[in-house]
Amino acid sequence: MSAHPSKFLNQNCLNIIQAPVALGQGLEGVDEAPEILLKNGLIAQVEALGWKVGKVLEVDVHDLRWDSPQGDIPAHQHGLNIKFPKELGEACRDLAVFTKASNLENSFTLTLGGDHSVAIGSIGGALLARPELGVIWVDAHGDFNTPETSPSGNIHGMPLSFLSGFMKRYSIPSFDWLKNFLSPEQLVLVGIRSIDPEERSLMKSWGVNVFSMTEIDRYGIGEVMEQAKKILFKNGERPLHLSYDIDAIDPHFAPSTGTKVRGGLNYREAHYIAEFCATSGALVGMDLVEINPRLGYVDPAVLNDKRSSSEQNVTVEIGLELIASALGKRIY
Ligand SMILES: [Mn+2]
Repeated sequence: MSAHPSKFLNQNCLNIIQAPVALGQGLEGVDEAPEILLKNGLIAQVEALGWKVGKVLEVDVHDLRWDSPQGDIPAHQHGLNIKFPKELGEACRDLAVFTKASNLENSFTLTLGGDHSVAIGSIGGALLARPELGVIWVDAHGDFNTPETSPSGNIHGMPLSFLSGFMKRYSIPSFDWLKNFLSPEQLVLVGIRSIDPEERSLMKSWGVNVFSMTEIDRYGIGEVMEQAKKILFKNGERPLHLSYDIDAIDPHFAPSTGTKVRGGLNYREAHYIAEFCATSGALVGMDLVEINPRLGYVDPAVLNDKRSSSEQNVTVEIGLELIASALGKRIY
């Protein structure tokens, strides 16, 4: 089996970046996913597909603490509903240094979250190297909230309002390293089924392309991805980044995640998206986020058994499989 090199990469070289960040949401455990994915054979799996693993890097998160003071909002904006902006802005800035460098050397960039706030760093950094980047955002949620629309203040529900430049109006200093932003023709959302009311108005006014579960039901995932590609390649092919939130998948198949919504992608639909990105010949990076190995039912009888079917193991396994599909694994 050989890798599917993208025309925007000059080799089958891949860098892995661990981003064990949990402060973008409220549940501990999501920060443990990168290590668990690596422990469960990620590198061997990637190499078996023909990729050479270059660097394995880790964002330093020792300053990220749940009891951190939540400062860094300019005084006249106190009252905005946003948690840990300073801590997450700095972690994303450090992550962006890695993803920018990896994109500049034309290696594939694989970022392991952590919660979805890390995409501000991975994509924000990739955009510094490739301003024309196209993004396929696979998610149950819109991820377009702002400090004014967010019910929770959790940044993992806001990454797209940062990456689209909408956040600039709040001038949050710890995110001032973000320089290049996505325009509507650079972004498609797939698998969406939960959007907050004000978030919806914001998304409509910005003009984001949304393929919700309704479109997947109506047209099938194959046609949805063709339409997504048409939008992203409207003015010629561009390098693509796949940002995969595991909560896009129906909780039946990927139960260990923090913000579950029923009615999601089934097992094959989840894979087809990753396979489609691989065969596009344009994929240069991927995020896999929101696997929380501490959530879910563990059968005590199979605890610590690699072959067990505990919810954690099932979710980690589907995460590893999605990475393989995005990196060129084929059924036939
Ligand atoms: Mn998300």
